[in-house]
Amino acid sequence: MSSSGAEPSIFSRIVAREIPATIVAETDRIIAFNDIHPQAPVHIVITTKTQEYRNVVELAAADPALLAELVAVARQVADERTGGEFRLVFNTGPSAGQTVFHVHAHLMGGQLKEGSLG
Ligand code: DGP
Repeated sequence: MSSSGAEPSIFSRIVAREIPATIVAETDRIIAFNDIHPQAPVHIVITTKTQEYRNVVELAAADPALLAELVAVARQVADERTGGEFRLVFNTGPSAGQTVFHVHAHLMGGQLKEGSLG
């Protein structure tokens, strides 16, 4: 639950293990799991365990150390799964394709699907 009292986001429900996901990495404050609609051979959502920040701009302003931790998890996952080369995308706002307003990055490795970013 966020400090604003909003309903738990879909990602908060994954953190709480209320809905299943394939979790690939986790720290005290960050979690990474396979995207349910992969756009690339490796497509992993990396998000904060709390939903207090809606997007990367809010996160960077309020807690840059947490953003750095998210990027460190991305690098670790990419080292394990993509040979260390990857795209890291933060959709920010509905017109940019953001559908879940709980800050998260898309870590993608390999050839993107037709019609995806890139
Ligand atoms: P965005 O459009 O940037 O807000 O990205 C949201 C992503 O979250 C989208 O690529 C699909 C993924 N997603 C949504 N619901 C679920 C879910 O229940 N499980 C998993 N694993 N991923 C989800």
